[in-house]
Amino acid sequence: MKPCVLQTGPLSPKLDAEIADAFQVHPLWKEADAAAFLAANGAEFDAVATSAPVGASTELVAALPSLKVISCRGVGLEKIDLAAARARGIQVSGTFGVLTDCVADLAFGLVIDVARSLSAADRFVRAGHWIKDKYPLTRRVSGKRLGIVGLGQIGRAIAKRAGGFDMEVRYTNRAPVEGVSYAYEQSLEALARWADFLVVSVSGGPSTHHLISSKVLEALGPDGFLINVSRGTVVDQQALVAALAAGTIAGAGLDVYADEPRVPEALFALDNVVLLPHMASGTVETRRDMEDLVLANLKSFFETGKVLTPAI
Ligand code: 8YV
Repeated sequence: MKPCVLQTGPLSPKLDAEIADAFQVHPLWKEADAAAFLAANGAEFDAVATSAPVGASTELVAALPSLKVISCRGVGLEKIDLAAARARGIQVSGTFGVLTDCVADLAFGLVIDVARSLSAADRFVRAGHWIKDKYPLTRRVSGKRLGIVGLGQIGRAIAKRAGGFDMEVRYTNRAPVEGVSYAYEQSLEALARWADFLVVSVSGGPSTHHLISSKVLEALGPDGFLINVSRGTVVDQQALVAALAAGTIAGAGLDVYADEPRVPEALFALDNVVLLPHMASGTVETRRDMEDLVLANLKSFFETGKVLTPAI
């Protein structure tokens, strides 16, 4: 008898098929009344397969009394009720490790793009402006100061890339990280004052909500750039829009937003911000690896009792 997996939403045709082949799977998103379906059938499910944007809410976890494991595609697990899972001994896995390089690569792409104005310059040429105007000078990246907010796997990968650009790195974190050579700064505002580029790579959720406040943006200052590859909720987005429009900061490179896929239209006309559609892990290679790991976590749990890449 194959274990029963509740899938919260479509993941990809390949992964959907693989899960259906390996397990008894039910596509919750196809239920017209999901709550009624769960009330009637929730006890059947041993596992949940989900993704970071969808998660596994408190209500969903509570509706599954037989739940033993949640396998998530993604690393930002703030939409999964980890406390409830921990209290019930439910294992939770994320796709840790396999997306680190692509997210760090994209973070550095945003550093270079926003400092050297690459996207805006491309628009300048395509609009025919180069025929009559020179493009304005931009800002150097190499040798500048990089402040990292959150020195987890992704933060450390970003710091590693900074070495290639001869950048000095400092970081802030819930606590100093053992075994790293970068200087620890307990104060986020002090780090922002020091940094030329402030790169945000913390987890989302209530503990980091609006961590990047108007005061932090003021500390970053008119020569400073903000890069966000974490979660939109980590930044006070209203304050960021105002800071970009007023020149309180020099610019920003954003891959995440407070209310995706909606992006403040006030940003669309600004050339000092680069707007990406939450694509940091969105490469062919990384998504394949992430999806393979979602399946491998489920299989590992039912074969050995343990997931491969636990979140708790
Ligand atoms: C994707 C992410 O949104 O890993 C995360 O937490 O935000 C991104 O990689 C997610 O992986 C899609 O499932």
